[in-house]
Amino acid sequence: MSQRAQVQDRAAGGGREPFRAMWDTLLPIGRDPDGAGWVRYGFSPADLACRDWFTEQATARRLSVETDRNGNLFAWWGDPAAGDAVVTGSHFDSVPHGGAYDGPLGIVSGLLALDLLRQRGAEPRRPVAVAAFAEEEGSRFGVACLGSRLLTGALDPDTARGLTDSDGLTLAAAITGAGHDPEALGADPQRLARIGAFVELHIEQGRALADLDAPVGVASAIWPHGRWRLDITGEGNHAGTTRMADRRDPMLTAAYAVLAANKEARLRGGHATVGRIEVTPNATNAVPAAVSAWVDARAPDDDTLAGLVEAIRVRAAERAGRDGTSATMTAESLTPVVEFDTGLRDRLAALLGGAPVLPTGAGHDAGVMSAHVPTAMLFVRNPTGVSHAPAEAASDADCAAGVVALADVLQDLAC
Ligand code: HGY
Ligand code: MN
Ligand code: MN
Repeated sequence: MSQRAQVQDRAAGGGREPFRAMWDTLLPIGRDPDGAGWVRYGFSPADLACRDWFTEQATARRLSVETDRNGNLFAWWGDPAAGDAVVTGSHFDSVPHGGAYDGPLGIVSGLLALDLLRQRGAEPRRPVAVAAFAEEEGSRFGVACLGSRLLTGALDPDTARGLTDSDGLTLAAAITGAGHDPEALGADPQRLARIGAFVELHIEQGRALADLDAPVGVASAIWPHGRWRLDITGEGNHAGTTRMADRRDPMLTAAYAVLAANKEARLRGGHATVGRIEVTPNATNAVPAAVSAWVDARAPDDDTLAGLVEAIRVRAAERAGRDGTSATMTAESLTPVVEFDTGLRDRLAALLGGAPVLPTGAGHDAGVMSAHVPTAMLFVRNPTGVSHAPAEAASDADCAAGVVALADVLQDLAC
C-alpha cells in the first residue's frame, strides 16, 4: 500500500483493508459467471448463501442472530429485549444482473462499524443490531421492501403468501423451501417496538456526491414511487398474411405507451420507465395477442406522481382506441413520499462535518421503517452514478469512509 493510501486509511479508521477482506468473501455469491453483474433473488440459493454468510460473520463476532417471522435477519450486540435499539442494515437481494453494492454495502458496513466501535472501546447503553431485510428489490415476487413491509404491517400476509414468481412458485412455497413458516408472516409490532432508531447505509444511486466531491452524504427524502402493470390485449394473427389495416396489434399500443411515459415524465420533472415487458405468444412471425408492460414511475411529490400515472393511463387508452386494442393499468405498489426524521438527519449531517443532504428517487427499507421509527440514511459516493446495473461502483476508500461515518453515527446514538 502506498504511503498516501496508508495516510488515507488511517484517516478512515484503518478500514480499507478490512473492508476489502470482508467484501471479497461476499462478492462471489450470486455473481453471474459471464460477468453480467449479480443475480440474488429473494430466497433463491444465492440469497440463502448470503444469509448463511451473514450468520457466520455475526457468529464470529459473538452477535446473536435471530430471524424474525418475516425472514428478516438481525445480528444483536446487546439484549434485544432491552428495547430502544439502534439498528442499521440493508438487503442482500438484487435486481436481475444488478450491481454489487446496492444492499450488501449497508450490511457489510454495519458489521464493520460494529468492529470499529469495539476497537474504540465503545460501550453502548442501547442494544445495537445489524439487519438484513428480505426481498427488498421485489425482483422475484413483485413487491419491493417485502420484509420490512410485512414487519411493519404495510403488507397483508395473505396477499404476500399468494405472490408468485416467474415460475409460478408462491412466496409461501419459496419460504417454506428456505426453512421458514409461511403462516408466521405478518406484522410484528413487538419486535418493531424494540427499535428506537434505524440508519441504513446505501450506495448512492446517482452522481450527486461525485459532483460535490464528498464521500458520504445524508438522505433528506425519498420520492414517492410505484409500479403499474399495463395489460394490453389485441388479436393474435399471422405476421405474413394479415393486412396492416386489419391488425389489432397490442405491441403498437405498448410502444406508444412507452414513449408517452417518457414524455409525460419529462414534462413533469418525474421519472417513468418501462423496463419489463411480456409478449404473448412472443413469436417472431405472429402479431401478438397480448402485451403486458410494467411502468415504474417516480416524482418529487405525491400529486405530481398521481398526475404522471394518470396521464400515461389516458394516453395508453386513447392509443388503444386507435389500435383496436384494450389497455388497463393496475397499480402493483405505491409508496408515498418519505421525509426522513429532520432532527436525526440534521444531527447526522452535523456529526459528519456538514455532509451533503440529498433526496433520492430510489426506494429503501428505511423508507418503510421511517413511518414507525426515527430513521435516517447515509449514502456512499458512486463515481459512475450507475445503479441496478453491473457498472455500479464505489472505491474501497469511500466504503471505508462510509464505515467510519456509520460507526460515528451508531456511537453517537447508542453510547
Ligand atoms: O427500486 C428501487 O427504488 C430500490 O432500489 N429498491
Ligand atoms: Mn435497488
Ligand atoms: Mn437497495
